[in-house]
Amino acid sequence: MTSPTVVACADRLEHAVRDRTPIEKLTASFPDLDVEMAYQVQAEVARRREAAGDPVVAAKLGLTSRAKQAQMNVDEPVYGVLHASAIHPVGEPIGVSDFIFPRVEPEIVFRLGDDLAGPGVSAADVIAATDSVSCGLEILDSRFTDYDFTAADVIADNTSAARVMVGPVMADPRDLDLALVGLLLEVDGEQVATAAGAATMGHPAHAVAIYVNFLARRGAHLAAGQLVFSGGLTKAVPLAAGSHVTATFAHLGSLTVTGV
Ligand code: OOG
Ligand code: MG
Repeated sequence: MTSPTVVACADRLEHAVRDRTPIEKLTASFPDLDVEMAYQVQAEVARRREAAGDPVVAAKLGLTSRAKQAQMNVDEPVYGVLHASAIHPVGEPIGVSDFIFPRVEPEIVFRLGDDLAGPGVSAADVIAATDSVSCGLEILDSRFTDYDFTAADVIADNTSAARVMVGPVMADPRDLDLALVGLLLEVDGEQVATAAGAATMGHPAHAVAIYVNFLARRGAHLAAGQLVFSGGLTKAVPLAAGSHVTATFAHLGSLTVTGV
């Protein structure tokens, strides 16, 4: 049976998304909410969405770079899921009033050709199971007041998942050293950050391998055809109405999101 705390936390998060209104951190009212229980909250909300006809189509890694860990003051990776409704068409603006605190971050996205199951998965195994890699933008939205949370809060909140965009270029990860793929992040034509793939745990495929081994400890794995967002390479920047955020990657092309 799902615990009353898990149900209560899932209810609060669902209301926050629906009402586009921030809520107090869950750990403020439920001090016993730990990382383990937080993953149960995340799973409960995901189950409800799937039951409403919105399947999980992708996985996301969060807080895999120092830039992101420093920005959010949480020093461990966190993992979430992306539902079909989160995939946003490239070129279509994002209505910022649909969200509470929309932010944008650049990521490298893996498209799996084979199932990937741990334990003992390495970065080389991840590359071998990958069909192609693309650039991506994630549009985050925290449901917590002041965009402030602990690890348990943000895990319960499905790692601030809101929308994602995937670039049209599909590169073969065997042809590239993803650690050395550079990227430039611009807001309204002004450079705001630069990074390379190595920002996520030395290599994006290494970050994914750690995730797959984490899933194995929970009896889960990634399935062929899934997309995997490997985590923000730079700090996330706010998305304001009328502004354009562009990420330009070596080899993987570029993506722009426009706030309206
Ligand atoms: C938490 C989600 C972090 C990433 O790629 O680091 C994340 C947040 O910053 O709101 O998706
Ligand atoms: Mg992210």
